[in-house]
Amino acid sequence: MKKLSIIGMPMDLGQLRRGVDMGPSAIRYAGINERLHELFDEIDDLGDIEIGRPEVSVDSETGLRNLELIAEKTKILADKVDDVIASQSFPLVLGGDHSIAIGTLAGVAKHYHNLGVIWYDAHGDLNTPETSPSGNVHGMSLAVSLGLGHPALTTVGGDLPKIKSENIVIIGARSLDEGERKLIKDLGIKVYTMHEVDRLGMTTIMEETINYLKGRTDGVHLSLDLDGLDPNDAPGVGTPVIGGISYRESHLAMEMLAEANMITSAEFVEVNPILDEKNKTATAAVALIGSLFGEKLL
Ligand code: 6HN
Ligand code: MN
Ligand code: MN
Ligand code: MN
Repeated sequence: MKKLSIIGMPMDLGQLRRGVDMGPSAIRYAGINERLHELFDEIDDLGDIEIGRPEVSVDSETGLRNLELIAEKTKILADKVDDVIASQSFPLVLGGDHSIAIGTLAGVAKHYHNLGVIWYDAHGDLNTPETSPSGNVHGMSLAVSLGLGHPALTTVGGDLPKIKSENIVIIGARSLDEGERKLIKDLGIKVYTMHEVDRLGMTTIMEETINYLKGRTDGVHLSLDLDGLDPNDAPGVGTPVIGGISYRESHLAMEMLAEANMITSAEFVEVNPILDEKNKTATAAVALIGSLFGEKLL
């Protein structure tokens, strides 16, 4: 029996642009249920995690915005994701800004000793409070999951790191801060920048990614930031970077992951309908989710 659980995480506390809290609504509006209902025996939409409209707070020591709130809300998400997996269902989390990954990964990691992560993103999200140029937690979530960063965040869902650096593959990177580049080199994280996307093509990148993760992981989480796509194809994002992965290449990537049958959890983040053109970005997200779960053209 193939079960899917959809969790909305309308959190915008990890960055400054309003509207990304409406991402889950925009993705539902774009028809996610209709798109997926034939691909699963059961789809359970668990609704949205309550975020409310809290006052912006700035941590006096580090300058990080909304630190405690992000920790509190991602902990709730981690528990929900944990429960979904325990009930033999596939967790699909809809963001929200990318800081939500702190919670998703904390929940997923409870079930895998060697969790793989595909981080599909224009950015590395590998900043720490020391290296962050913005103080925005959405640029830190992958580092946090590695156990690097503010303890309020790295201890969400348990004190230990949630993932290992050798189990990560970043795809689509084209905007990396200095500290992130250093961390990537120091830890030897596998990264396919846009240079490799141009040079090797998406087919090779996905073949390599799948082979790389297959041998070393017991589950693979897909964290897809819509800004990994080119802003022409996904304009509704808070931190767009030109020269990204095309809509077609992204479809191919999802189809190859479906064929490999290796993804065990997923999240689609950074959809901001306020910045979008006619819900284009949420519509792209839904189409990619369809391909990820094995939708066929014929
Ligand atoms: N995202 N590297 C920049 C920062 O502020 O740390 C941008 C982060 C973007 C984060 O898109 O999920
Ligand atoms: Mn539990
Ligand atoms: Mn991101
Ligand atoms: Mn990004």
